[in-house]
Amino acid sequence: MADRIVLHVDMDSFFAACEERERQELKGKPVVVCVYSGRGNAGGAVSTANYEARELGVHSGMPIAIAKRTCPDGVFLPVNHELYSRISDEIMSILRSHTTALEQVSVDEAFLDITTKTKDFGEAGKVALATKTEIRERLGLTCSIGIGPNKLIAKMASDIEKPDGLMVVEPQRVKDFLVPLKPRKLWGVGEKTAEKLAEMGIRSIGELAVQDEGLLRRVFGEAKGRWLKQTSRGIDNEPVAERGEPEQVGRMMTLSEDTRDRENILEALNPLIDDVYRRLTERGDYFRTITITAVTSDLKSHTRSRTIETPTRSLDVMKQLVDELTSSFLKENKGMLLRRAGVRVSKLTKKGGQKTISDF
Ligand code: TTP
Ligand code: MG
Repeated sequence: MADRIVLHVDMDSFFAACEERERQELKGKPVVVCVYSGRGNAGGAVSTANYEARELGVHSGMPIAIAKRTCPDGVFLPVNHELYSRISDEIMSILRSHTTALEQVSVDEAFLDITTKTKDFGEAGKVALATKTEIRERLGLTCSIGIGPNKLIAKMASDIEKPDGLMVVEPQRVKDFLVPLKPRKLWGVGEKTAEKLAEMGIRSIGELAVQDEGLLRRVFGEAKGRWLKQTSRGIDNEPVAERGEPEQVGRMMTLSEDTRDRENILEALNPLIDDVYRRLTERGDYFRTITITAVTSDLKSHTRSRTIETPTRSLDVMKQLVDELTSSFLKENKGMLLRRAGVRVSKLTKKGGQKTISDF
């Protein structure tokens, strides 16, 4: 019987997998998702690469120019955060249905504490398999799951059998799991700490775990020294903390060309408003403040907001207000061209008032 059972779910090559899912013709090809620094075609860095491109040597953070040399036949795509965040919402809602405590860590990873559901690691493995199957069948994506008695072990376990992995580390196996791994593999140990440990002749987590804590404190400072001693022995008491829901919901996009044409801008904003509306409805939220963001061609960011008396989530009201804010921004900023535009709502509540534009 375990005290706690924690799952860590991490999507495989997430941004690239989302792109592959949208375009079947990418299947089997090396796909590289990039953050382009400007509108040139080789400035910037690789955000992520699918496993085909990784095998050829492409990895996150690599300059795009080098990635293109390393993988000339790769399909290079710009990041599409709207898509990833929409899919991320769907993933999180599937995960939420499998647990009572969910902590979303980033767009593609989350911890689940399923202790109230089962105290048996075999059963936990079945929950993980069911979760993987549901994500694959409903979203067409694979993920890797690690299971352990705490967040530390779950997080480290999810990484071992990537992609499409599942690794269960029962409490009595924690020591065997950690001992042979390199110190750099310990969650929270960065490059600098790893270098210092190497200088001290510590080559594995097992060797770190038997170090004198006083020595570690002298070298790394009180808090870090204690932390190194504890974590290397697999001890981690951090709870899976349900994060509060975000206090605003919004979307941004880059316009296909710099413009100050109101019709063009509103046409580009419409799908973003639809998306914000969909997310509000899913959350059961109403808003009081709506804000447009305009990034002009000099890369300066401007915002315009309106706050209304009674909370609403009417699509008509949203579109009407965005139109008004956009028009007044354009009027006040003659000669400025918009490069990016976005819309977000805030001051969210669970209770609504006005429903339609005519009530408004
Ligand atoms: P990761 O989970 O670190 O990476 P991944 O999902 O692409 O691949 P895997 O988990 O299978 O190893 O990050 C999630 C997403 O975050 C990733 O798809 C793209 C983005 N990201 C960056 O933009 N820059 C980075 O340096 C990293 C590491 C990730
Ligand atoms: Mg991932």
